[in-house]
Amino acid sequence: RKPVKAVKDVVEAAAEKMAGVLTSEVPGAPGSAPPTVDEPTTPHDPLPPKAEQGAPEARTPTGATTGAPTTANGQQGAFLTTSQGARLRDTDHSLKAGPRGPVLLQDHHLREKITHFDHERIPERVVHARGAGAHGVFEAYGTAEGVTKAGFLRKGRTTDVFVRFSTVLGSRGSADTVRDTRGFATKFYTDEGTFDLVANNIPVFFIQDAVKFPDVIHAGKPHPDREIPQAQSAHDTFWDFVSLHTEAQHHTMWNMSDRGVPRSYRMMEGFGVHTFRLVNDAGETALVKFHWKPKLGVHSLTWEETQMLGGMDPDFHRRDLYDAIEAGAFPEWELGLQVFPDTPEETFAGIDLLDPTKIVPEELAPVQPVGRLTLNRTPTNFFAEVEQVAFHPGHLPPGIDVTNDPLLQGRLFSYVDTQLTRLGGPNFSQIPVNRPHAPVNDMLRDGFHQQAVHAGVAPYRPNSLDGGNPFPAGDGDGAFVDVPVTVAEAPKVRANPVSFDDHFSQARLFWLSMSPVEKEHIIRAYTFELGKCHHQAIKERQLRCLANVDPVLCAEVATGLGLPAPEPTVPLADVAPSAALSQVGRQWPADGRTVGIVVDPARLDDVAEVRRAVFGAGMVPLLVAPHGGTVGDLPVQRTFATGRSVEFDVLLVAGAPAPAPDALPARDAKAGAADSANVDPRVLLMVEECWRHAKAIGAWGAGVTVLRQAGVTGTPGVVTGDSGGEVLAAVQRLMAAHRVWERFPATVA
Ligand code: HDE
Repeated sequence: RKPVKAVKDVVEAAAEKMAGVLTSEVPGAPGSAPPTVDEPTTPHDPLPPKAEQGAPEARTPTGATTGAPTTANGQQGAFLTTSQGARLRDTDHSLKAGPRGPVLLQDHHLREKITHFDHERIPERVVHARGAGAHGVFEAYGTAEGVTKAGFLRKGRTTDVFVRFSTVLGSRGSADTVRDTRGFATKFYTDEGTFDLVANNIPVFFIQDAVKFPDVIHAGKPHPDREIPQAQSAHDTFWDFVSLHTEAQHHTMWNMSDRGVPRSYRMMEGFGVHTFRLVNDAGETALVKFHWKPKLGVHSLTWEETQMLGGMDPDFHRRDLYDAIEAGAFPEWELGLQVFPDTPEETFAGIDLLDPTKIVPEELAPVQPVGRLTLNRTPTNFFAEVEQVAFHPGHLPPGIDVTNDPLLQGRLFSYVDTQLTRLGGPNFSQIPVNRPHAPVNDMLRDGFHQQAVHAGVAPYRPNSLDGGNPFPAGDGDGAFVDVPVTVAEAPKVRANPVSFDDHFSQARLFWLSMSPVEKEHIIRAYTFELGKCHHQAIKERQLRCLANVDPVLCAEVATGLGLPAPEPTVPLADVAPSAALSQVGRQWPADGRTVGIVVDPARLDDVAEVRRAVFGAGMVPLLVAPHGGTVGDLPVQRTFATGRSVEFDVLLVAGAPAPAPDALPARDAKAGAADSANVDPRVLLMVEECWRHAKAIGAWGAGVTVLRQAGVTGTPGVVTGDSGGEVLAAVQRLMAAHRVWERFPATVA
């Protein structure tokens, strides 16, 4: 053993040797001052952790809290620390033997930081991987009290909610605006236990039995050999599946309609799809379908907009949701119920309520509003909340129960199962966003990532050691009681009810309910998607399906594909259209809509006033100018380089800005047309695109010459006037219809 002194000598000798190297000029050298850098923000006391950042309260079996801290997860204190709370002086340099290394294995901070980073990603959701979420509140009207005892639906009750919207097919980083079904999952943190309404924006599903879910998803996801196409249904395997499984034709028709390309999450309906069973205080039951109705109406993008946005702003829906909430234009929906008598046949107006490929038209069973949802808070941390939220159609409070819909029955198994892997073990209900707001007193113990410090010795029942705790709820204690539905005595079979065999009548109902412009979009969508398939047999087979829906639709698509239109193989269903299915023809509020205002910095007539008026109307003005910064004293949000028409719901042109230095030469300018050369070609492009996408366009002053050059004056939905105020008022009236539909060609009636 070397004497301590000898060690000291060695250290001192080494320090002498390094004297020339370790000078105080080297940042981090012993004795040197800590490096001074400009702090991006002034250090301040951390915000108090939000309630949902706390760890779950540890409770004893009798429900008393153990006093363990509940704020373990948020940031605390002003200083950077390790995960163990030791303060850190430097997080930018590894611990090295001298500035030129090598790096020392003993650097715990380095290893902790890198190891944690290495494990930051978790598996994405197997479906619905791409999404966005927000917090909000649900307020009940009390109109559902007659059909359900669920406490959160009692008059005036308010309940915290978290909503996650999603696409189905794409990966977590895929574009928002692709053609797809959208998820619309709502977690109601009710005081009787969490209720998850795990819904979609399309009221029917591709399959009638959960056992086929892996099949339809394998068909929709990218091809296994090259892993393309991403987030698309326009490929062979998808159309192979849906043309062979004809029960998918109704859902596919919705996907090919404008419903497949929503303008905004805020402008989508939501549907529980399955029929649920409600039970009231008297024990009476009713069958219901859940609907979300958006305050802003149901609106869509045009196909060209979706494609442009895929490149220009793949986060379009996410941004739209968060911008609207931050601007105070809180998105709102009404929750509504279609209520049906709970008869042994479980049918209504001849429609099998257990068949998830069927709707009940609203004309036959009106949607009765029972409460209002408002989203008013964006997530604090996307991963913690949106990525880790875990929904489950079996999370039901007393008063809401399931039916035997075979698709729903399979879902009741799938969600926990997939979350066990995705969230790394069985304790994900303790993750803050998943914590119920009702007191929890379960006997689930241990497992990966256990957060609770459970007291007591007897997590079993019956027990005498923990005083018999916890106790089962008795009558009048508000327990969840399964509705004692009689299960028919029947042989075990792998079969569907005969009524499930009708695969075309409701696809036809949907088609017949569309306005001409919506029909046109459906024709173009089928033609595009099938046009992207390579196998002739698949196109022909899908045309045979369309022939059973409608001969006009089939013929139009066949023409586009250059194929003959086949004859129907089943009689065309005699169905009455449902006006409620069309998105066109009504007037809606324009809250949170985006108004692009193109300005010429040299002439700002009326711009400040129009901008104020746009704000005043609850919309969002975006000033578009040749350069960033400010024009006059107004902030510029988009330049001609960063702005593009697809961001705007309407366009106002308040000037004729000359080409900025970064503009590419315009074709007309090259040809010597002096007129066009006077205006930045990107402004003309904005006008042309907005016109093509049937958006209202307005201009005043020099802006009118821009519209003239773009050749759009005098056409429907193009407003010119003397003052900005007058033009804005006219444009606002046009916005209520979402688009200037007359501008779309429609070849079918
Ligand atoms: Fe889902 N679905 N699903 N689904 N679903 C999932 O659960 C499943 C279905 C829906 O934002 C998964 O945690 C099966 C219909 C939404 O976190 C998974 C079947 C409807 C979300 C799953 C269906 C939905 C999911 C993947 C056929 C509308 C996103 C990740 C029987 C009523 C939830 C997860 C979120 C997510 C299974 C069909 C809605 C794999 C087996 C019908 C909105 O468990």
